[in-house]
Order: sequence, then C-alpha cells, then structure tokens
Amino acid sequence: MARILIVNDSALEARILMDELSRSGFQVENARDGEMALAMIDSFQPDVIIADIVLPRLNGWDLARRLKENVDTSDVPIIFASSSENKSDRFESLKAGGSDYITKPIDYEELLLRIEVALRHKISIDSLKRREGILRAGSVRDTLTGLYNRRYFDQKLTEELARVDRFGSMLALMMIDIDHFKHINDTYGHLVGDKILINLAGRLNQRVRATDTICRFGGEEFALVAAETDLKGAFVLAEKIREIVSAEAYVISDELTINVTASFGITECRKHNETVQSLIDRADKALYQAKRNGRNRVEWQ
Ligand code: GH3
Ligand code: MG
Repeated sequence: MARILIVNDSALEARILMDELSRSGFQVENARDGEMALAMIDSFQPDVIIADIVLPRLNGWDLARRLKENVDTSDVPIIFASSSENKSDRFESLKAGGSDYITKPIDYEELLLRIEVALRHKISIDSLKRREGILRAGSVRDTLTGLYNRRYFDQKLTEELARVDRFGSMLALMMIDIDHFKHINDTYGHLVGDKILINLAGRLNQRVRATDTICRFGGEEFALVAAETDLKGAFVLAEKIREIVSAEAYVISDELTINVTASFGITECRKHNETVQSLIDRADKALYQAKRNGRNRVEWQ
C-alpha cells in the first residue's frame, strides 16, 4: 500500500484529505508543519508528499529544499497544494523541488491522477536505484567472502599508481596465500575449505584501515593495496596480519578446529616505469620466496 504524507496545518482540511485518500486505498499520515514532516520521514517513509506552501515553523518550499538536499529523501515526489493561482507561486514551487502543483479547492479526481503519476515516477526511480546498487555491489565483490574481487583490485591498483605518479605518494602491495590449502581441502572437503576462506577474510578485514584495500585475488590468494605505506610499513602490517591469521584455530564445528597459516610477499612502488604488472610480479616473487623459505612468513622484494 502506497504511503502518502499530508503536510497541512489545518486539521479540518487534513482530515478531509486523509479520508478521501484512505478510501482510495492509501496509507495516509498528517504532519502539521515542515519540521514535523521532516521528523516523520524516517519512520513513515512516504512514497508521495502533498504539502501546503504556507506552514508554521518550516514552510513547504523550505521543506522541499531540505528533502532534496538529502540523498535518502531527494526522490520522494512532492505535490504542492495551494489556493494561489499565481504563476510565480507555481514556478517557485517547482524550483524548490516540487514535482507537481495543484490548486485548492482540491479536485480529488485530479489529485488521484497526479498521485498516480508521481507514484509511477517514484517506483521507476526506486527500481533503477536498486538495480544499480545490485550491479555495483555484484561487480566489485567476491561472492564467497564479500571482499573486493580481482576486477576491483586491478582498477584500484591502477588508480593508486596514477596517484603515485602525480603526487609522489607511497604505495605498497601485499600478496597473501594460504599454506597447504590443498591439503585442507583434500582432508576435510571443499566446504570446510570455503568456511576457512570466509573466516580468514573476516580476520583480514579486522586489520584494514581506510587507506587499505583488501581483495580476493583468486582461489586462496588475497591481495592488499596499502596507500601511503612504504616497504617498512607493509612489513609491520604483514606481520600483524600473519599473527591474526594463525593465532587462533578456525572453528569449523563443535568437533573440528583447524590451524591455518599463510605466507606473505610484499613490495613497494618504485616510481620509475612501475606498472600494475611489475608490482604484482615482484610481490609474487616475494611470496614464492616466503613459501620456499618455510611458509608462515613474510618476504619482500
Ligand atoms: P602452498 O602452501 O604452496 O600455497 O600450497 P597450497 O596447497 O595452498 O597451494 P595449491 O596452489 O597447491 O592449492 C590451492 C588450493 O586451493 C587448490 C584449490 O582447489 C583450492 N581452492 C581455490 N579456490 C578455492 C575455493 O574457493 N574454495 C576451496 N575450498 N578451495 C579453493
Ligand atoms: Mg596456497
């Protein structure tokens, strides 16, 4: 059932309007002024607002401006209802963010039609936004762990490299690979392996600062892009993460806990001729070194 908020300080007018709209199948609430309307928005979540222009405290135009400023409420259509036939009032109503204007005394047949138009508009905006959100979330997140995916990682590293180029800022890359993961899969099954990946992703997230981006690079390999960080900083960070990954056993069920370690390869950006590929290659080389030198350790290149 669509929700309509009537912003009107005349109790009688509001009552009549509410009765008419309720009869037409809408859920209706009344706010007596703009401030009250703002206070009710979050809980009532109106699909359409029908507002007077002249109101105590906050008038209709100021209410509209406030709603348009806020991303959460900017798409709620506002129909202004006024006894003024004045062209400048109609213009001002649209400029303030109103989507429509109707004159009093209200012709209900016309109002219902205008509400339908506003609702159609609102519904298509809502579904567009939802689709956009799903697309955006789906295309940058790994579905198993919820971490950023490889595509996002490539994009992020390219952006960060451009910043290094332009501003000479620091940048470090860390590759993280679970030790003997194949053995875990082979011994306990793929689903247990998945549980470990999910748990480990959660542990990695604990250490992430606003300037870090942690991604699932592929399979059981993760990558961390650390902006404003040099090799020394990356080493300290890697040691902390290594500790978090291995300190506590992974609880799979009441009967089963598994110990997991990971190996780390780190590198920092060297300004000349650095590319996404050259950075990844060096971090990978360092990771290989860590594996060769016994695993559960950090190496650098
Ligand atoms: P190392 O210590 O040298 O890294 O040995 P490893 O066994 O971890 O490395 P290897 O590359 O031999 O095996 C990685 C395994 O990770 C093989 C693959 O089946 C498994 N794997 C990759 N992606 C997933 C996944 O999404 N879920 C599960 N359960 N396993 C995965
Ligand atoms: Mg591995």
